[in-house]
Amino acid sequence: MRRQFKSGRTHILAIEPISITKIWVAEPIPKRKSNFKSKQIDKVIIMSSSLGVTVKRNDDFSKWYLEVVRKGNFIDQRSPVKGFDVILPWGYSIWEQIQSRFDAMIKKSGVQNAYFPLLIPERLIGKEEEHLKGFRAETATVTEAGGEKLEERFAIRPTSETIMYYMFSLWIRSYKDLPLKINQWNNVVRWDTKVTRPFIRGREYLWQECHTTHETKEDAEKQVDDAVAMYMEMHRNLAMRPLVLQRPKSDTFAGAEFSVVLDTLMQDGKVVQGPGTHMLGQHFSKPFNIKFLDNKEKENHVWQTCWGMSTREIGMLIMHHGDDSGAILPPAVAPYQAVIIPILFKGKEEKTMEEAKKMLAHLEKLSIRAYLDDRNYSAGFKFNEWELRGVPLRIEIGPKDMEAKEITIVRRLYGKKEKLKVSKLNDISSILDSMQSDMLKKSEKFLKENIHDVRSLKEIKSGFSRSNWCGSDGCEKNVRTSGAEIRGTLYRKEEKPFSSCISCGKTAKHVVYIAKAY
Ligand code: PR8
Repeated sequence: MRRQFKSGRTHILAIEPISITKIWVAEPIPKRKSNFKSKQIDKVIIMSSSLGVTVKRNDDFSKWYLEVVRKGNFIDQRSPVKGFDVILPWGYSIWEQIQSRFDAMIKKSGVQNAYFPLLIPERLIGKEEEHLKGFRAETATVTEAGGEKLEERFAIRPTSETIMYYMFSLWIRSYKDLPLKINQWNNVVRWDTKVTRPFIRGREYLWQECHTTHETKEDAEKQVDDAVAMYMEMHRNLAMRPLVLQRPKSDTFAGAEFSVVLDTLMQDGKVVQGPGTHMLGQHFSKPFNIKFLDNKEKENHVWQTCWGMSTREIGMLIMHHGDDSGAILPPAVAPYQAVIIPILFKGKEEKTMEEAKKMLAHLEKLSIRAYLDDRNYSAGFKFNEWELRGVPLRIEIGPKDMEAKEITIVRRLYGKKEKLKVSKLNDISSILDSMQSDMLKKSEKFLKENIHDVRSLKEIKSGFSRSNWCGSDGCEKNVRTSGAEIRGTLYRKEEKPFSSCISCGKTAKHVVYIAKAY
């Protein structure tokens, strides 16, 4: 997995391409090579945390999560508007890691970034009927400006299909303009009435939304596969193994033909919907009049897809990997992969700091994102703080270590102290690589162990319950009475029913995955 650069530098986590046919179930994700260099980040402003998570995951998972995100300085929910949270520098720098990795991936696949307006005239939102129905209840609207009532009402974008497709219809003329693939990194507002949970369900959140237009249905379907594969690769970086599910009709994105999502299990047995990819067919291109002349001069409507991933991934990272002491971040997306903590004794401070600085320079040469914590706090405080924030590797250096020409390292995943000879400092790259793959393996194992075959509603368990469904709306509703819901069928992997419908007992048409969801 480690890759040697010309300069002799190593780079963490090179990954190989994955094929869509391999992504459907709990099999290890194949490795992928990429040219992505581990980039040094600007110093993340450190705010000292109020330490000590007082709640254990098993006692109250929700409270534990809230303590970790707050005390670890990921997010501050105390802003004056509910659901509009402040993402703090530590949380935001994780988003920047996710962004830079995914941005490089999509650009390689021919996507261009652009920016579209925040406000959308209400008449545009209503052009696609299903879309309007799906978003009406969650849309915030601007009705006044400059102290006066506006003649036209403007929606604050809950998603940008309508404004983007209005513009696409002005741009696209010929098959030569296709495919057009435009992505935005922006914020959206969805006025969710459910209790908001930081990162997981905010009323305002950050995301990327990519919108693509194609000549043929097949091209658009291939784009769906490609987007799903890129999200799977992103989840490899996040060391989270999801199930790739095609949602039932009732839960398809408003205005889409079908939706494919990555559902990931949290440690409490509930799932969170991560990235979503939607095949829009010609549902939007017809009302928005996005037409092109093909190479026989015949006029056609384009075929479209859209796909998005949000800051929700940060909350998922914490709920999927964390332990009772706080977050555990996978090295691929941790803002700092290693933190050096000098252990200062009277009279030896200068020498210890000198060594610590040399070590920082060495790690930076290895393209490791490292930070030397020289703040005026006790070493114990720093240990706890970085543990809470989830930094993958702690490096301690003190006078005794220096005498023995070694350092003490602690991998966040295992929490045990280990000694490493200073001459072996280059090994830190492979130590981080192995932590990344250990976290992914752990996640794969967790998923495998939490898929249970069930034949009746009474048997539904925590995690994914795999069962059989006749396909009727009534039975889908009935499953919801158990507190769990039908999340979908495996994408691109036909499974034969192994029993009758879980609800009515009649012949089943589909094998479905049922779970409680956030
Ligand atoms: C689309 N249109 O909108 P999607 N807080 C945080 N993350 C959220 C929230 C929330 N309240 N709601 C959804 N997400 C399409 C595709 C343009 C892009 C995250 O799709 O509605 C979820 O992980 O499926 C969701 O899968 C993703 O945004 C995309 O939203």
